[in-house]
Amino acid sequence: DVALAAPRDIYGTLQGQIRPNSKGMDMTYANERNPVTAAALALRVPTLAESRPEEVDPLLRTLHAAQPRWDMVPVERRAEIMTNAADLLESRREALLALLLREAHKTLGDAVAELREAVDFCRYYAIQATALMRPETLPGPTGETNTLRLRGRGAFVCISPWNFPLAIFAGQVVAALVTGNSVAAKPAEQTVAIARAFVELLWEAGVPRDVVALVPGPGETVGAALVNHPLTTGVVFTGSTGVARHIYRSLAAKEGPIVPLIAETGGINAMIVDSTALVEQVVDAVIASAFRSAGQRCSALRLLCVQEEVVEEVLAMLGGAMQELTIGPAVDYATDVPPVIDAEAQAALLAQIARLEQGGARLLMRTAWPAEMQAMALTGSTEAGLVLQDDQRRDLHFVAPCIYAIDRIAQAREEIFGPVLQAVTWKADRLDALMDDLNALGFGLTIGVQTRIDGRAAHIAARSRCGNVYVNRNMIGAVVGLQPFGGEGLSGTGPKAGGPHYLLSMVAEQTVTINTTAAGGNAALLARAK
Ligand code: UN1
Repeated sequence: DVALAAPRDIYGTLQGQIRPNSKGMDMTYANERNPVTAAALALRVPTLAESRPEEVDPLLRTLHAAQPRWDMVPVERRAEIMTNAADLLESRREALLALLLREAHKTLGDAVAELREAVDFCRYYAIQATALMRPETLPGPTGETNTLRLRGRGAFVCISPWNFPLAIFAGQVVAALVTGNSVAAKPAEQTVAIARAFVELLWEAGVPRDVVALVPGPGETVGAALVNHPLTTGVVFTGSTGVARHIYRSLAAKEGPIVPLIAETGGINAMIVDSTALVEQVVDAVIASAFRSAGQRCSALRLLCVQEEVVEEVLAMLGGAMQELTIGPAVDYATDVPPVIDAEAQAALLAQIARLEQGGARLLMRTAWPAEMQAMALTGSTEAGLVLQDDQRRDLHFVAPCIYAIDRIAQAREEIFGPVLQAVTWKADRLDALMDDLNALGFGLTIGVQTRIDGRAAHIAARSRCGNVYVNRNMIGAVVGLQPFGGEGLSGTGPKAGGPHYLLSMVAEQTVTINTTAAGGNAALLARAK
């Protein structure tokens, strides 16, 4: 049972005031009667100690020593343990969701989707591993048997981001574990509590304590020590393209086995809207893809490409929809657009917005701050960025959803990891040139297509290098098992998470060939022994 929080306003000082939101709901009531937001209001996120770099060596020795035993556990049993973990995730739903709201600033809707995704990863990889790791007898010449079996590769290092602190963290760790590897899991520094909750849950589900460890700490020290350790045999990373490159260099230079990197990185993701598109659907997809989660997804829409005949209509409706968005703390039931993760993220976004403006980009629209946020804003807040203190005296850093017009696609050179959308128009006879320009950016993660012309989506998909193509819908929230997720080029190395080939990158293949003829087999040995 979740105790209901004492009545108070989530902004801290506006106690007792009833605040109807833009949807006309009484949010004071919604916050305190909703079991998840009530639990989040009552929750204080614990501050957890970081690992020290000197702890990494003994830890990797332990993981290295424990891995062969774990690898010999039948895959069916490892899969059962991951299924137990999925059940535990579901049974602790409210507490985990509350933690996602408070620690990661997830809205309730995003938190629910993320928990679902974590559960799906556990169940999906359990099923995949059981099918994949069954030993296979290969047809061969008479006199020999050939058996191919897959086994774990050793000790894996999993480095995960703050934007999916439960789903991506769990996906990486469960994939490596279920295939017979031991794991050192380094969560993002901003979201250690949720990562710890999952590792404890894995122990409870049946993963031996010496097979998975949580190793929180800065990437530059703790992350580097993990990656550089000679006993590290695999690295899984989700985060920025720059850090992925850095890890690659470190792996190439380090002692010990040659270690491939499984990396999922950024994107400058476009949506192509042609003049036949259904405008209401476009607007719905743009709002969800560019501004939900405050744009802090690598899948998010960054570059809206609208055919010039419909640009006015699309922008007019989009402007209206943007004013309907409710910006606010994640623990507020009504919030559509939560704060960005921290002060550093806000500063980086505001600097990128300034660079856009200096580069000639024109502001088309920006969501206005709600009056009560403006009233409580700390000094230094502007129309673009605002800071306020929440009910626990923690600073919340907001960036207002905005759209900038640019003239050429090549102007969009960096990923802007927030609610900042760039828009460009294109002429009917320039679709292929547009595709060339998009491909030239070098990323290849997600792309959206909005059209009612038969064959156009297939044409765009064929010309695009993106790993995920979404037609006439939004471009975020890939479903495990249905929409394997990941990209090419600057967007990652593959294979795709939540897809049928992902686990293959985590296993070693071993072929055992046995001579079964009398001359080379046991019969000859036995005959000599007599
Ligand atoms: C990320 O944001 O780092 O489809 C990747 C989606 C998510 C994106 C995860 N799977 O929106």
